[in-house]
Amino acid sequence: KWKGEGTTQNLESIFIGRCYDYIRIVNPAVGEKNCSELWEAFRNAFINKDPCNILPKDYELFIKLAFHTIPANKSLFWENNQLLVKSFTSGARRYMSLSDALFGFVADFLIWCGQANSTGLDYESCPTMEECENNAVDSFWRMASITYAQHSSGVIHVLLNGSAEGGAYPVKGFFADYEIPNLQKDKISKIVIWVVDDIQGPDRDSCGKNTVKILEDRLKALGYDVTCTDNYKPVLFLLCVDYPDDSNCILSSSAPPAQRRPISSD
Ligand code: ENP
Repeated sequence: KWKGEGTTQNLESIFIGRCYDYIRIVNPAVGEKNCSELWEAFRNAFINKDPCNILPKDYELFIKLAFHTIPANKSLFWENNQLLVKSFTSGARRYMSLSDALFGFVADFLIWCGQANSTGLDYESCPTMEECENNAVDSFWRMASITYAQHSSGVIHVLLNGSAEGGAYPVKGFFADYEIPNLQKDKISKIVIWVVDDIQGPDRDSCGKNTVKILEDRLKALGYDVTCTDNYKPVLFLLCVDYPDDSNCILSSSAPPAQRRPISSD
């Protein structure tokens, strides 16, 4: 009956399995967590309720149980480049985006919703954002985003896609609406923005231009020390894995030309 896809099959097993994977393998530094209790708290936020009337605060207990600190200087906010972020953070080894924290990790890529007057999940369909804002998935990410932003500290990183249609910084979106307003200014030393274009993609947005300028101005007006870099090399090189022959991906050698000639057979 809804327009969106239904609950991911095996949601409970995936959720609980991810929770154990996280606390045992991915990031044991978070300490002991009760994964079944986490699942119950998560499920109780949205079952047996009108699927269009789930609020961020319904996930409060889940967040409280799953919470752990976000290491200083490791926060990474992003828009329009989820898969790139996944490889760049390297499962919390390099940076810790929200989906590398336990409270985002368990839900990443999943869909879920319940139904009024039933304790079952709806595997047929779930409401989209257009059908209702207060759906189970969006309210979850709002609560998780708010928590993540409130606990981010030190140098904050923001990875944006300069080829995104409509601009690298969506002026309405999780980052703009739920994360920026919840950053704790006194804990933040600086905000580093990286705008990376898709290789062979259009250059729609860059530092100091269009929506990135709007973002820089907004953060400066809030009193942050802001820097912005276009096509930050470490991220660009990660994209180059799929485009080894593109001109943006060829490393210029510092060796003298004689040493760069192909080896001849004579
Ligand atoms: P999209 O639209 O590119 O990607 C949404 C996908 O990312 C969904 O599969 C969602 O899982 C997963 N996801 C991971 N982290 C978040 C998240 N954090 N979030 C919403 N979805 C997330 O991403 P968005 O909507 O623009 O969100 C990007 C935001 O995430 C940025 O603000 C960044 O700083 C933040 P699922 O379970 O919904 O399928 C917050 C909101 O980390």
